Amino acid sequence: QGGRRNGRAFAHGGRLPVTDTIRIEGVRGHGAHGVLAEEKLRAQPFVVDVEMEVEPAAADSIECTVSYADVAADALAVVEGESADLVETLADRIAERVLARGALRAAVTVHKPEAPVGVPFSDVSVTVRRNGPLVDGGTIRRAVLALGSNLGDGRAHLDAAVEALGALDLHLTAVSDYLSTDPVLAPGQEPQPRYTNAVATVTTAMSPLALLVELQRIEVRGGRVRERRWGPRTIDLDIVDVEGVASVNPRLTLPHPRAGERLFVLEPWAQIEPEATLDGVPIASLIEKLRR
Ligand code: A4P
Ligand code: MG
Repeated sequence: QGGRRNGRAFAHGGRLPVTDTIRIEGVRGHGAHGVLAEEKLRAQPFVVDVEMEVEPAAADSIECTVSYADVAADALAVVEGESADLVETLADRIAERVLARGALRAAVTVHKPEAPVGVPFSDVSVTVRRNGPLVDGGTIRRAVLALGSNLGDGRAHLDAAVEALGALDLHLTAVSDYLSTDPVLAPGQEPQPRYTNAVATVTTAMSPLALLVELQRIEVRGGRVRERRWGPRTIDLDIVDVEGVASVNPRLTLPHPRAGERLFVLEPWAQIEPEATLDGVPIASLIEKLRR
């Protein structure tokens, strides 16, 4: 329960880390949308409000967030673009673009103040809410997890992590053998102890981001201290792949951007899923290339 203080629980998807909300309101344009033939011939005003949840910006740079100017331009392009019958369709098209820009979730309201309603009225609007792939839960999906430890008793740390995984809202499908591997270091990095690595496959209805939050909680409970990137660690739990999800978000990049170059991930994975693919490439062929 304690963890809920640091994140919001939401339906099916598990815990969502703290997010920021960006809102832009009253983006105006003219578009030829509506069910009536005359609405497709003569453009009328539409007004768009967008509310999006984003990762808190890691630095004071526009690269670290979603620009409301880009979102406003997207909304205007949709309003001025291809004709739609329904306001819902416009809102949905705008939400898709907002999510494609990296927002975790979006709520888009489209107003049609001059809609042909037939009686006096002040405004009509539709709001759609969409989850981006990282926060979308409720569908049971396969995920591949990589476990690593090179401080203390590696096998004991992996045992404890596997047990902790078993307590989450997931089904542990398979766990590979524990392999002893040479540390892969950054150029110039000082030597480190050997690693114990394994891969586990699971099925879960948690959203990918909620799963990451749970894995980080297990890392913390396992005594993980993060002194520097690629530093030695008691336990590291990475998400290698989640079925059907691709993400370039730095908080959770999927598939894991370095998995395809790492025998300490691919070899234990191939042990439990010899036919698996990563980004469409059979892992068996990745392994063959790396062993050469
Ligand atoms: N993050 C983004 N995408 C993911 C993902 N798919 N899974 C973010 C997990 N985390 C992801 O991770 C840093 C940040 O990556 C997190 O905040 C998360 O939001 P971290 O675990 O805190 O730091 P790290 O592990 O030091 O960094 P990184 O870049 O994940 O390192 P790697 O790539 O995991 O490499 N050699 C052997 N033989 N065996 C190993 O297990 N591991 C590493 C670490 C280096 N050399 C190794 C091994
Ligand atoms: Mg990691």
